[in-house]
Amino acid sequence: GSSGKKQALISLSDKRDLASLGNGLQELGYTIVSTGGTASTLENAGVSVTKVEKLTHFPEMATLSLFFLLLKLDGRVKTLHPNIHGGILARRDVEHHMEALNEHGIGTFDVVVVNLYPFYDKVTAPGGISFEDGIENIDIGGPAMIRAAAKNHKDVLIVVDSEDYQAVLEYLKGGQSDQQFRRKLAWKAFQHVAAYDSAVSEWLWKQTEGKEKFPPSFTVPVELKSSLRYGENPHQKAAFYVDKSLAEVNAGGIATAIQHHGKEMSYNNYLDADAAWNTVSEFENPTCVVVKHTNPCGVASRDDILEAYRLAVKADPVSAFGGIVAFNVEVDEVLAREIREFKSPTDGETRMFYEIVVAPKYTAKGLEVLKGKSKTLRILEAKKNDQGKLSLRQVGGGWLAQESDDLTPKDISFNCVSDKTPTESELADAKFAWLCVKHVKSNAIVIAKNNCMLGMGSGQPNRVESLRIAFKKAGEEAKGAALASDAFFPFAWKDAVEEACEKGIGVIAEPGGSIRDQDAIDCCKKYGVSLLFTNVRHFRH
Ligand code: 93A
Repeated sequence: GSSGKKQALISLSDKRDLASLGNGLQELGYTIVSTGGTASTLENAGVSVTKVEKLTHFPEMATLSLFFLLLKLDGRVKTLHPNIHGGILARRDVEHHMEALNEHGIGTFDVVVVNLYPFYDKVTAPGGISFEDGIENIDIGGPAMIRAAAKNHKDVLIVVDSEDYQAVLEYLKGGQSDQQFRRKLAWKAFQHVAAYDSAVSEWLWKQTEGKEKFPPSFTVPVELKSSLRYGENPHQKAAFYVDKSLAEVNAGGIATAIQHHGKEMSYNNYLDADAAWNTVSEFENPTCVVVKHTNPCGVASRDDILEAYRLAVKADPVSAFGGIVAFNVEVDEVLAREIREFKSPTDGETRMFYEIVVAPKYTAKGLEVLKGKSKTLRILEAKKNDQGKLSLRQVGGGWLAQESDDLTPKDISFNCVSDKTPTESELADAKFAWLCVKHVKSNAIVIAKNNCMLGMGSGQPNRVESLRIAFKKAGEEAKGAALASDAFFPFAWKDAVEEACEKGIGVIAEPGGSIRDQDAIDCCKKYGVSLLFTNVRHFRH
C-alpha cells in the first residue's frame, strides 16, 4: 500500500473457504480491503478488514446522504473507482506511476481475489427470473477488477477459483518469483471472465424477439469438468467440459449426472452413457436400454421392470456384456439384485458384467446392493435432458450446428400404403421399433415385437447389410414382428424389402420417398405384409 504494507483486495459472491483465505493472508501480514458482504463474512471470521468505501470515500451506509446514495447507484459502482483500479493497474517499475499513486494516497494491491455474481445460476434457476433481475445480475465491477489484475499479473496475483487459495498462500509464503504461476492464474482469470460474458451474451440472445434459430456467431461458455485418463484410445489426451449456457444447471443430461460409485468415467463411457440415457429417456413406460459403442443393442418396455431388464439383455447378450444399462425408472433393491446376479443368457453361468448403470433414481437399498456388484461399476444418477437443444459436431476447420432430433412417434403419422393394414399390436410394434431405430447409427434397421427389440443392424454402409444383421440377431422370433428402417430403401429394394418379407416380417415402417417406392409397395402386397410410410427420416451419422 501507500504505507508500504502489502494489500489484498477481496470481493466474492461465492464465499466458500473465504475465512481460511482471510486468516491466511492476515497471518502473512496483508491488509485486506473488501466489499460489503465479503467484509462482513471476514469480520465474522475474526479477520480485520478495510471496507472499499474507506478508499473510495463513499460512506458505508448510503442512507447517510441522498447524494452518496445516488453516487453508489445501488452498488453498481462499488469498486469502479481510480483509488481501487489505480492500485491494481499502476506499473510498479514506472516511476511516475508510483508517484501519481503517492500523490493521491492510493495504495497498491498485491493480491486480488474475485468471483462474479452467480449469473448462470440465477438465470437458470427453476422458475426463471425476470429480465430486469437478469440484467441486475450482470457483474460489471468484478470483471473489471479481474481483467485489471490479470493484465498486471506481473505484480498482482489474480485469484478467481477457491481451489487455488491454498497454492496462492503457499506461493506468497515462499519466494513469489515464479512468473509461470502468475501467468497461469491470469490465464484462468481471463477464461473465467470470457465464459461469464459468453453466458450473458447467450442469455441476451435468448431474450431477443424473433430471434433466428442460429445466431450468426456464438461462443460456448465451457468449464472443465474433469481431465480424463485418455480419449478414445490410450495414446490420446482428453478432457470433459460442461457447457455453462446450454447444459444449464437444471437441464439434465449426462454432463450433470451424479456418479455414486465406481471407476472414474472415461471418454468412451461418456459417449455411451449419453447414448443410453438419451434413448431410455424417450420411453414413457418402464424401460431398460442396453447400449454398446453408442448403439442400443437391447431395448424392452414392461410394467415389470425386471422383465424389461432381462429382455433387453437377451436381445443380444454377447453385445450386452460390458455394455451400459439404462433405466427410466427408479432402481430399487429387487431390481438392483437382478442386475447384480443375472447370468449371461449365452452360457447361463457367467454373471453379466457392465461398465455403467444409469437411472433417474435409486433407493438407498438399491444403491447399496448395486455397489456390491463390483468396485468398478459406475453408477450414475441422471436427470432427463431437456429437448430442443442445439447439437454441435466438429468437422475439419469448422462446426456443424443443428437442432436435436426431437420427433417422437406421437408427432408422426404411420400411413399404410399396402393392401394389408396392420393390426393394433403390429402398429404398436412398428412405433416401438421406430423409436428404437432413431437412436441407432445409420444405416439402421430395428426388428421389434411386443415392446421389445429383437435385433438391430447399425452403421453398415448399405441398408441390406444392416437388415441381414438385424434378422440374424432376431432369428425365428422375427416372424410376425415389426421392422423399422431409419431411411427409405433405395435401389436395392429387391434385396432388402423382399428379404424381410421372405423371412416372415409382419410390418415394415420406413419414411418412403424413394423413386422405387412402388416396388416396395408391390413387394409387400405380394407377401401380404403391411407397409407404413412415416414421411420422417431419422438418420444418425
Ligand atoms: O455491481 S457491480 O457490477 N459493480 C461493482 O463495482 C462491483 N464491485 C464488486 N459488482 C461488483 N462487485 C461484485 O460484488 C464482485 O464481483 C463480487 O461478486 C460481489 C461481492 O459483493 P459482496 O462482497 O457485497 O458480497
